[in-house]
Amino acid sequence: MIVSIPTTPYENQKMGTAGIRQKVHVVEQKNYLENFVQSLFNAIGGVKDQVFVLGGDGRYYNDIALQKIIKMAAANGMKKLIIGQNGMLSTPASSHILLKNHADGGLVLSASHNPGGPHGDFGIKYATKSGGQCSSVISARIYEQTKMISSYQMMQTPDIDLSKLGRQMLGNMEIEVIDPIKDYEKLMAQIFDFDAIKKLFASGFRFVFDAMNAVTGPYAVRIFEEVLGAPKGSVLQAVPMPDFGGLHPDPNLVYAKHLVDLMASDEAPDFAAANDGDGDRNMILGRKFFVSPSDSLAILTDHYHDIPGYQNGIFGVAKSAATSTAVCRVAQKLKIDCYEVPTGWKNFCNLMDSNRITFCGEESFGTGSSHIREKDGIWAVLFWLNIIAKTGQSVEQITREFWAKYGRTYYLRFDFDAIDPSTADLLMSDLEKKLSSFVGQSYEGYNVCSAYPFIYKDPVDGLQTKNGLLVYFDGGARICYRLSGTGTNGATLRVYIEAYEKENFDEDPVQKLKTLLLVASQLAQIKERTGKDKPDLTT
Ligand code: VG1
Ligand code: CO
Repeated sequence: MIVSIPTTPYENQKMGTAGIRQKVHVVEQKNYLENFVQSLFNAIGGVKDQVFVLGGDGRYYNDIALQKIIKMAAANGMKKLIIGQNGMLSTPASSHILLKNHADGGLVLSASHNPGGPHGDFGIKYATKSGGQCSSVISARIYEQTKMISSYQMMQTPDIDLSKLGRQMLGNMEIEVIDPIKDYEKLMAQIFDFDAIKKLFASGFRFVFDAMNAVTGPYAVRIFEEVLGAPKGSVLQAVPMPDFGGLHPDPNLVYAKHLVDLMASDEAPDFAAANDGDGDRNMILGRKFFVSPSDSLAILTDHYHDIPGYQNGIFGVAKSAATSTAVCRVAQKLKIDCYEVPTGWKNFCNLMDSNRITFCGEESFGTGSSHIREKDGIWAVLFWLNIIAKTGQSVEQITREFWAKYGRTYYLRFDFDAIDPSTADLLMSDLEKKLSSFVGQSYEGYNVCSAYPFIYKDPVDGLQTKNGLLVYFDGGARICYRLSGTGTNGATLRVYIEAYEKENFDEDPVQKLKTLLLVASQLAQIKERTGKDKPDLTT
């Protein structure tokens, strides 16, 4: 039976990019999730006769949210829901299944790299039929709906069993529970040289992959261990847990420190990688060696010809404005376009759809290609393995060869967390007003050659986005300031700093960028305004 349940709007239904990302206790409030889902359905003109893909990273509250969404989809006249077994789908696999089935939309239940559990975060990311997250125009429309919602539609029915593969009906809606891995694995086998990677593992190459107790565990066990022959146990923390075992499933030097420590020890294997909660981020480590994500994008681009799936050539590349300029130098050499877009993967999608780019990446441990419309953690790991198999070189050798060819871009991101949102907004708007006055001035020996707010006009839909403030110095150094759009605890100011070196490759990045951090702090008056004399997090 379908019932219409009266509800009232929440005053603060904060919308993250392309969905919601909130503390679990917020989402657990009566009708909160229902309000969002019905608002989404209303904002896109209803979902009658549509096909959607549904799944998540298995975090706390996923089970409850899945059942609510299924019952609401059926009540709203949806034709079919394709759901990963036990409600599991990584973000990249979801994008692939959406595209492969020509579905109308997709919902990924995840707060990505944010912690899970009852005291952690929960989220919903909405993808359109393009396979990528919806635009800010649609997000705004959904948000408008959340402010005026008065009722939602729900099917009154017992919970659906999502453990068995196959089809079932719920009223007039078909539910197909699918193997969440099979199609994704096939896609990877089409792109990469699996035989070469099998040989690499068979030769005794030592590899670990840390799934951080999140969604990629089963994907990694299947692909790396069962298909490619990495020894059993190569995948660490392989079983998804609702609270990620208490981990912060963000694969970086801070939250995956256990892996960094392993790779710094004498027992280090040849290669290590980690993914985030929903499987779209990646970190790459060699023995006693870390590859910065900005370098990783540049190195993969430089090695595109080693990968069967890109043998016919690539279109351009793109990076977020906050990401280092390393990939731009590769693009110049390859004579392909290099686009700079605002932070957020959705900004790459039109460029991929229009064949302007093949590869893209963000400094926040995100790399991907036009095989889907999300960043892809396992894809990045396979890409590295394929290069290693092809060249016979180690992670460090590949990276050093890259630096020798293009120079090294020292790069770090500094986060100032939990700032009062109005303080953060004022800091940014005041800084923006002062930008032009910096030009021609010298700070601690660094001369500013230009400074401006980053404004992007999408070449396909013409949408204009302002995201971040940029300060350039003579010699290629650069500072980028922006506020996080995904935090759930006050505002986070992110300061991204890079410096370019043609031949000096062995400095410690923290030392190398120390003075520029001081300059960044002075220009934005970070200490005076926030009380913080050092960043909370450096990655
Ligand atoms: C952060 C990253 C950004 C990434 C976004 C979503 O956003 O900086 O590069 O696209 O998270 O990542 P922000 O606004 O907090 O800086 V996730 O792995 O949702 O998939
Ligand atoms: Co993610």
